[in-house]
Amino acid sequence: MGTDSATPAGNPSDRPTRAGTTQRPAPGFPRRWWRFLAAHPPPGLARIADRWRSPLRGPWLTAVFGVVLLATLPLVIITGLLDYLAYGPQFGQALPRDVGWLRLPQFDWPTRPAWLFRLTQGLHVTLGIVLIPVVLAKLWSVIPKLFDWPPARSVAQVLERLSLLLLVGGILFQIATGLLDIQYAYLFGFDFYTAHYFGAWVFTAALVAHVALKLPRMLSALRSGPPRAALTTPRAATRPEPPDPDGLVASHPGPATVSRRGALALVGGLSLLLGALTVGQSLDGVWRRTALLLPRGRQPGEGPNGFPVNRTAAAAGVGAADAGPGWRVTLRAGERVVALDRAALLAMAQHTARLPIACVEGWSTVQTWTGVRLSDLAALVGAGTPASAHVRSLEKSGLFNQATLQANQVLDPDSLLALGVNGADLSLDHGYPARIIVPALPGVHCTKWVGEIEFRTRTDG
Ligand SMILES: Nc1nc2c(c(=O)[nH]1)N[C@H]1C(S)=C(S)[C@@H](COP(=O)(O)O)O[C@H]1N2
Ligand SMILES: [Mo]
Repeated sequence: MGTDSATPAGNPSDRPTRAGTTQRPAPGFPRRWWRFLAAHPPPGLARIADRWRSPLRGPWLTAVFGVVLLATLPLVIITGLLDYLAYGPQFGQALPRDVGWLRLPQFDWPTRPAWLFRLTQGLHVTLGIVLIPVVLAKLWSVIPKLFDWPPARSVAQVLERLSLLLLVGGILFQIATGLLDIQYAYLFGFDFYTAHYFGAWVFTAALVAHVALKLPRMLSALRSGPPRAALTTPRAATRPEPPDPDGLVASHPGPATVSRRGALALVGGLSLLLGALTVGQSLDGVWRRTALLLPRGRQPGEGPNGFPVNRTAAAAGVGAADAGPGWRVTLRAGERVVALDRAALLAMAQHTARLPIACVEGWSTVQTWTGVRLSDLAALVGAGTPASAHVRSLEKSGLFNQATLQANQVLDPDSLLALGVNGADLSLDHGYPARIIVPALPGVHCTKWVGEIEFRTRTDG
């Protein structure tokens, strides 16, 4: 979007460069070192730095991207942490792993509103994807800072640059692991999910430091800058911002290849495009087909069972035989055991609820489920007020073949051992003979092909 390398670099050695001209050593950092460093830049560094000539770069443009990210990234961080709370290590699945002292204080994830997890997870993934162009544009706007020489003039500046390293490395790492998580890469040995969680803390800490350091400068750049002019000035009339102490403005700017409004429109347009290719994952019907970036959330055919399947029965190793007439769900509470077949379950009071499945990979769908209330099953086995329920699938291996439900998740009147969906029997891929459906529960805990439910009281441990 700029004019980088549009004009030959010339002979930078005979021009004043950013390196060493306006900078003063700060007290506390040995003056001699600084002078030595300033006098001996790595060969070619100035020439490289001088190649970033876009006249668009400057405090105002950087501040515009900064303020957009400042307004939106906290939402990505908060929804991410909330998702982690809803889908935490205490729920008995292989993922996420325990994170030691970075564990968050636990609280019961509510069952209301039923769309809560759908909202937090959808926002986290969709907004995270939509912001990628803004993040890249912000990095582009500060690229010349990479070539600052000497690299640091004071202890404070060493710390600042270190925090920048964590900030930039952190956000790129979060983007990479987040995108890989959505594609199920965490199944391939390396635990991207836990990495994403640790990365989130590193990035958040660096972000807080960065905002604390740069907020005043961002605000003054926004105030001094030309918002009106930026939006009305065509490319030919685009001029650099006045030279700034941070050296964002090119010392030898080239002509503009795009206006500021063009650059903003490009970044905004890319964000909108990514958003348009992503939101479909949270919508039903034909809209889901627009979720091109998220093959996981695609629509698999029509009919009452025509909504996304994360793991098919074939992939889970569950065959028609396991789910045939010999199938029983075993209910346990302490010493008491009750085994029910599908006919016995269908003979119990049936309850219907319209509830979402919201996958931690970002897609969601709302369907109408019918089945037996979990609270009725608990009562049947004499565990009227369980502290939790441990659900096991027929699926023998697999990261998600079991899950623990909290008390409120068992006792909500819409919490079901579902036998049907949209007026039909569950398909084998959707968990026939029976699956868990609970309001606001992460999809990953909605265990399919349920074989056993163990209701626990506090004293069971
Ligand atoms: N036994 C079992 N149940 C499971 C899974 C699994 O892999 N095994 N996947 C879970 C995940 S990650 C999601 S998002 C939902 C998806 O349900 P669906 O395939 O019916 O849409 O099922 C959950 N139940
Ligand atoms: Mo999922």
